[in-house]
Amino acid sequence: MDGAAEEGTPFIPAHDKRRIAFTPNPSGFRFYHTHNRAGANLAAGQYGGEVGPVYIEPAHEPGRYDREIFLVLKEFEPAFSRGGDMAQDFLSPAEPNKELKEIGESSMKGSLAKGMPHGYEVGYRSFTINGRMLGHGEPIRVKQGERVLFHILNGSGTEIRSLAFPGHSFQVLALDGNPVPNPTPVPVLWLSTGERISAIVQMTHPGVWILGDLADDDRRHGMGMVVEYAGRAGKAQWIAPPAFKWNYARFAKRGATAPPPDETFEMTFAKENAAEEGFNRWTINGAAYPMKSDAAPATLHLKQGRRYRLRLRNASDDIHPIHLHRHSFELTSLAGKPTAGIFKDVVMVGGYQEAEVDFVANNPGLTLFHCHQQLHMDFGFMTLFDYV
Ligand SMILES: [Cu+2]
Repeated sequence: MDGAAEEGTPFIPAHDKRRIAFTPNPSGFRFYHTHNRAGANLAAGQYGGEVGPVYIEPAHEPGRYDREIFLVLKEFEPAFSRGGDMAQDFLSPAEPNKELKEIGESSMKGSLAKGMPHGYEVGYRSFTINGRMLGHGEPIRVKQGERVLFHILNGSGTEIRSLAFPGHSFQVLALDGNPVPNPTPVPVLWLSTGERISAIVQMTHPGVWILGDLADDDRRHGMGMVVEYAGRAGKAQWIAPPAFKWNYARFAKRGATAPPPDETFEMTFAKENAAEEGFNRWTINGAAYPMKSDAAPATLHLKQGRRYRLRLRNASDDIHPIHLHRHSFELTSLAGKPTAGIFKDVVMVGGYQEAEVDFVANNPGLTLFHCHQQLHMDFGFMTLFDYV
């Protein structure tokens, strides 16, 4: 469905409207949002509120749960800062690639040696779930023994979020709306910008709890929600979960290998520190997407029906939520470790790490590929594929 302007869908002009018709496909938990470039304007793009969940019911839904609850995680009141404090150490596997690390560190060193400050980052004052800060609005009211299916969307413009629920675990059924082969329970969820998780929580631990972000500061500024069991009252409790690393492969098909691709494309991501009026400029294979025009030529050319592998090489120390429009991809390698059976449309690639994703070219048309971090995509981290 993704119809960004770069793919030929015109923007909805201010004070205007547009009617679109489409057959929803594939089923599962999807995401609608503005694709406008915000640049330095923190009131535009995904810094605002134009994001929300879309759920496409599957044709056959066994309904093995008692209730379904949608949660949208979203920050407000953004401001620029120099350097950030985003968690970087929660991903597994965590081994950095030496070559990528050398590229990234020497580029950063060169920039700082020339007296450049660190490029701008974005921070927030208010944090919300479904538009309310922790402690405001109604709690989620549950009964002991209930099975609650949560559909969680990270609607942030720029932030990676975590979520824990003291005394409970999340049985992850689907990632980005696609069922996983191994729906295993985990104590913590991690979602980058644009990622979605569907997970069942069995209500087995009566009390009044805070379902919230692991980052104390963000949770205290609103990133949480109270869950109240029937017959329980009092102040909501937060208990930090035990240390836990997030690894997509935990939900993968054991012992399976992905089929070989017809062709592999290598894509190296690099940061030019503070190079664009104080903002970091981002490049894919050395080229930044033009910031002042809507039309750029496609860099990768696809043939319908072929299976492509994208080797995503992150030569920066940031985690990037890499997103491909109009297709789902299969995770086939994470930091050098092969995996199979997980289909997503956003994948976090850790600092100085490599990941490989495969997709079948099954949806002809211009297709945008970009980092879902607004500040990154707005400053170059984007490219177009076309079908030939
Ligand atoms: Cu990015």
